[in-house]
Amino acid sequence: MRRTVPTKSGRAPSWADVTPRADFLGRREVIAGAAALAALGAGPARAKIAAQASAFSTDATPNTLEEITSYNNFYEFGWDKSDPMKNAHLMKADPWAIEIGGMVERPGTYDLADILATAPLEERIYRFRCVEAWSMVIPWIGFPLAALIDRVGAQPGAKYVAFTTLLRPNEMPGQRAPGIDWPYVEGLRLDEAMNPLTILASGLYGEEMPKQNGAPIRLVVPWKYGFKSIKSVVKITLTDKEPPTTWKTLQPREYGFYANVNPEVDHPRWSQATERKIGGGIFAAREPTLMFNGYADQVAGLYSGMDLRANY
Ligand SMILES: Nc1nc2c(c(=O)[nH]1)N[C@H]1C(S)=C(S)[C@@H](COP(=O)(O)O)O[C@H]1N2
Ligand SMILES: [Mo]
Repeated sequence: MRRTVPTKSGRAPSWADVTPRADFLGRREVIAGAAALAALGAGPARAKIAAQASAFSTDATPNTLEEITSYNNFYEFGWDKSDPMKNAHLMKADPWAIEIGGMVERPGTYDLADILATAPLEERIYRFRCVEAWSMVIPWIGFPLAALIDRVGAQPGAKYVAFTTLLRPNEMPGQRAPGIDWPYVEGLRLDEAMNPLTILASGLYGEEMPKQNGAPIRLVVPWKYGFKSIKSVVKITLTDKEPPTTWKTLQPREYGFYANVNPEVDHPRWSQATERKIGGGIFAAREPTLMFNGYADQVAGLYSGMDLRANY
């Protein structure tokens, strides 16, 4: 049976409980193994990551690794859903560091290994809903962003957190094309960033993050449209003003700063009431989209008193 909200009681499921390995490798490919996966875009072998199960995980069945790594939005590598799978190998993800600054007590450039030592890594199986009205379920590995913000210390007066993706046009062909003012930038209100559901993810399906999914570290905010979950983060800045964000700057009437999943507020060009589950096949019925993508219990309070139609 599928549940649409995260489990909050009992033992948290991990992907191994809900998806046999043969299943997530993609039924036909299991025999060919790694070679087939590489051909499918999962890429070269990636290091395993140990992670604890989390009570925030949904028990909905995750999408296959093949689906999660071959249908991507990562415009730095092109506009087609299959471009990231083909081109993301061009990005060098090691060494990696994140520059943390702005209104923080302990600014600095923190190496990836140091960042990942901030808190125990957890598996968070989250529902993921793109603003384009498709969805997946993804078994991320990561840790709460709140732990990192606590570690660097938010100064009193800090109200927002801004994130920046790697800018490296020689490795990212999409950054040599017109259309977007690179680098990709995103932001959250500080209380959204501190919510326990908000994570920095460094892996999925028990292994290091595939490059097309935002290696080596990306944001995941499961109650917001996917474009908020910025990939390959190199900079985190605390500010007292709402930071400019890529999609809002590009199309302010279509993409707001909040971008909370909301079936009652349509995109100007399409309905947000339902979604297409990736992997469901062409005959599958669309599924209803849930308020805050099914995470209302955990996050609705962040927006009490706010007009969610005006603050889309
Ligand atoms: N830097 C960067 N981050 C990004 C994007 C992007 O183009 N560049 N696309 C966003 C969008 S629109 C979506 S839906 C998700 C897709 O994440 P996935 O490919 O891991 O499913 O990444 C988001 N993060
Ligand atoms: Mo998206």
